[in-house]
Amino acid sequence: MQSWEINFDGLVGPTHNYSGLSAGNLASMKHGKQHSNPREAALQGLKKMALLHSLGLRQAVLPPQERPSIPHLKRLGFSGSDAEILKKAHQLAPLLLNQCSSASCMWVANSGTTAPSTDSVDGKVHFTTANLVCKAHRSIEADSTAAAFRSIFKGPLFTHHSALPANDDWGDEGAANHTRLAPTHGAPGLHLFVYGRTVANPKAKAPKRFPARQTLEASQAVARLHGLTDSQTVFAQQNPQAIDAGVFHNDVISVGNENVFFFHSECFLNEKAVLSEIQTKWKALGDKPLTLIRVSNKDVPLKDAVKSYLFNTQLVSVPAGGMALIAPQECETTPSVRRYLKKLIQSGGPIRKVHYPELRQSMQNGGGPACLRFRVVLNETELAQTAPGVFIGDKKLAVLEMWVAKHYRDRLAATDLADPKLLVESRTALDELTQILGLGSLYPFQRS
Ligand code: SUG
Repeated sequence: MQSWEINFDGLVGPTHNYSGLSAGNLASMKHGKQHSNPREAALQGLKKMALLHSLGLRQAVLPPQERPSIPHLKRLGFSGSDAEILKKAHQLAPLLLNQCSSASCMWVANSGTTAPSTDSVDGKVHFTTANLVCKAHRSIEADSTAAAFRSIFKGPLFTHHSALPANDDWGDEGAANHTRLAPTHGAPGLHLFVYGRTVANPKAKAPKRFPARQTLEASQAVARLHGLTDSQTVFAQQNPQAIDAGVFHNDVISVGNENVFFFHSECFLNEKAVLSEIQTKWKALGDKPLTLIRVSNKDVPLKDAVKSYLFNTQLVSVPAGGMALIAPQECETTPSVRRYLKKLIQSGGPIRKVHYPELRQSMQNGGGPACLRFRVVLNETELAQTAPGVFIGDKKLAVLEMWVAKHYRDRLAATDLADPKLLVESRTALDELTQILGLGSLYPFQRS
């Protein structure tokens, strides 16, 4: 049976703003309090989806969440009408209002982790929602993410696991710290889980400056839930120095696709041991060779890799042949990276082309092409059971572009988040979106 990898991109929500909420994420720290342009951000995201669609890849969309989140503001003790809640939160706890208003769910690489039916113990597609406990503004995503997964992947072919219990010891940031390598998307694969720290061994090395968001214990729990065995998994510790240099998720320093793993030499704490384990376990998957593309500090200094998001590229198999990188434009403007990519394409290896969509609005909050997508491998039968309205074609793209133009502001400051009109605009837009995507009543405000 044929299988595909489908990129589900997070649609940027109407409250996209820069609040400087993510310590350890250099771009978010740098751009906090600047004005954003939600309309441009959403259109840039749609253009990236259009690019993948034009390359012949299957593309789908995940809806944004309700923001500002009135349900969370209520849980945090605010009461009254929606307008009163916003006003009081703005006056008494402005940071809390920012946290409850972030459009961060657009970075769906952090929405959860999935295992395809070829790999899981019971032959079902598994999903575990990420708890994102490390950052308050992201920890409020889990319940709505789970609801979206359940409404899109419905029925007996899919198994949904709740987010891990919300504690730092089980900090889980989803697919941003998980890479599946396989001879082809549809063949059984190897799951590489990368973590920043381990709770069980307090003496183990850990970053000193910035938080390690993912724990080994969380990665192991997700692998257990998905029924993955020892021979199907590799657990590797991220280099703590890289986290301290701004690599807050592993997808800022490596990316894999089918039989290619593209990574920076500063990626892992024990590089040699990790690569050797990957190679050994890969052999059990058949004869197809695994290609490791290692980028040294000499070719691309870690600082440039973080600034340009070279490894937050999407590495995709193009139906016309070969692989392509979907890279942010910052890769073109960073000299060492531009030079490296030119050499890479000329080398005659599996990566034949680089595309540079503009994603500045998302990039300024630390979200590159790979952050904006959640990869799901589905076979024909599973695809037929997936909500059809979320798939992207030319017509749907045009409708979504019009929808953005109609509802989104082109300028937003953090102080605008208390504007009750923004909440109404946002809800009106989301209400219409559920109709466009055929998702029924997904949002709490639609049900109350
Ligand atoms: O969690 N930025 C996100 C970026 C997530 C990128 N995702 C991956 N690497 N997969 C984060 O740090 C910034 C929000 C603000 O500052 O307003 C933010 O949440």
